[in-house]
Amino acid sequence: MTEFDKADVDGSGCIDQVEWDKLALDDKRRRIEDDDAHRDQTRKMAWFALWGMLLYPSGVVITSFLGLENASTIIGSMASVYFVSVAGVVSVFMGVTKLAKKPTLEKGDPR
Ligand SMILES: [Ca+2]
Repeated sequence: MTEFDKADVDGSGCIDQVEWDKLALDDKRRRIEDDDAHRDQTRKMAWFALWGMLLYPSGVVITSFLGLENASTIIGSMASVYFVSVAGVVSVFMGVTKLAKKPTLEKGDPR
């Protein structure tokens, strides 16, 4: 069964207005679901980055406690780069979230 056959529900050989409307509605529903999944995934990533930033110092403590002094030194020396990177990820997330909430005034925007 081709995509055309799926869209041509009544089997008339052409896609009439009702079938086009159904396709458009299905397309809109999929876009909404994709946008929702994208927002959820981005939010999870930001929380993961924040938790990593909060728990990072415990890595130094744990490796030091386990006697892995070399690992403790390496983790400590990576901290500055790590914190800047995570702060960048989180701030971009916040900025994009803020921009996404602004209403669009462009003509022809399907949303
Ligand atoms: Ca038809």
